Amino acid sequence: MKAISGLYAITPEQPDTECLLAQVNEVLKGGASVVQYRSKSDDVALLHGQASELLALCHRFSVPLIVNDNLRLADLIGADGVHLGRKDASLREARVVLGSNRIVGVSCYGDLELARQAERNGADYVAFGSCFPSSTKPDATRASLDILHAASLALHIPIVAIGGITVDNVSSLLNAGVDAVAVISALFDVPDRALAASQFVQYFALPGKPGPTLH
Ligand code: TZP
Ligand code: MG
Repeated sequence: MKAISGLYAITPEQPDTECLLAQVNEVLKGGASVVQYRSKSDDVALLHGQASELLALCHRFSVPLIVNDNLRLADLIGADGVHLGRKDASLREARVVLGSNRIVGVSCYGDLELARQAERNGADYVAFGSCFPSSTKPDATRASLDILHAASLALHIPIVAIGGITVDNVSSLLNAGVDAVAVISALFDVPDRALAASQFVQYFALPGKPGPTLH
């Protein structure tokens, strides 16, 4: 369950838990292979409830659920992993709390040295971005396609691209050598989420051959 590849769906901010579950169910039906629960809410009961229900939903699809930022929440609900940014717990702490079998991913922004360090310290994957302008996180540091390509040559762990990714630009990321694409708005902010997910997934169907006939 540890390898990360394909469509990595990240949840949008959604205080209505039923609505959140229905939306995630759609992207899972469309073929997302990882889900990250990302919420900036400080309502502890809401976070716990949403994360626990998402975990059960993801497991019905045999898909791992990773909790963003919050190591304590990941541990509390028995999530499959945690995703850490520069303001979160350290990789070392996450390993102590979650052990060696759970997934620990690390944000590296546009910094290849940070990624090398994360790999050395036992990260299961690294994320680079924002790759394109993102309306979800407009002030995010940018990561170029060249950095992604250099990372794909330098690292042995999976590389996740994030930020402004759509079905129209995903092939450039695959050509740069990424293993997975992490998407919020182009997946959730659309009329047909299952269709959007399946369109992303098609790009991963033939390794090394990003769907030339699509779009
Ligand atoms: N980190 C860098 S960009 C971003 C995050 C969390 C937001 C990605 O969202 P979208 O809507 O897919 O651009
Ligand atoms: Mg973060």
